[in-house]
Amino acid sequence: MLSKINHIGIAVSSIEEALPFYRDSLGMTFSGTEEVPSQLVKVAFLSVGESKIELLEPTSPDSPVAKFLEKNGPGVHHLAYGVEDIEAAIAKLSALGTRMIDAVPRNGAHGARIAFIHPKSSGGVLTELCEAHKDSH
Ligand code: CMX
Repeated sequence: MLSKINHIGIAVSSIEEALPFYRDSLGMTFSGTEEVPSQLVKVAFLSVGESKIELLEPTSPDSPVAKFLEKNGPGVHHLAYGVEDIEAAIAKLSALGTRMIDAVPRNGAHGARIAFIHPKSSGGVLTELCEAHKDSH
């Protein structure tokens, strides 16, 4: 069902402040920022070989990332797996009793369709399913 680890999401208060460490100190390739209105976040993507890191900055106090930062401070927020068919993955997990936050896919960054599994159903790790847009990887 899963094709690869698509990205690791890291919550930050400010992309501008966090970026120099990832881009300049660690030397990751920075590919720009994007606002994701459906998730109330601004994201920055950085790549390391085939792997990606997503920095997440809340755009509203109602953002799930704002709540996470308030409770935990900055740090690893979620793990995202690539799937070929997100509806099929959601249907399979739901049938197995997995608690989905999103029973219907939402629009994520880069035109991907995404759905989250509740951390209470995935061993405390907020888990994202990510069906990449057909023109991106
Ligand atoms: N990782 C692991 N556990 C988490 C978590 C996270 N990122 N965020 C919350 N939790 C845990 C909390 O610690 C809490 O556990 P306890 O009850 O044991 O204390 C429980 O989940 C409930 O958390 P909460 O703080 O009360 O927060 P909410 O219930 O309001 O929301 C969640 C939690 C996961 C349902 C919500 O954050 C959500 O819907 N997330 C999915 C969407 C999202 O995170 N979007 C941002 C990224 C978007 C993108 O990548 O494009």
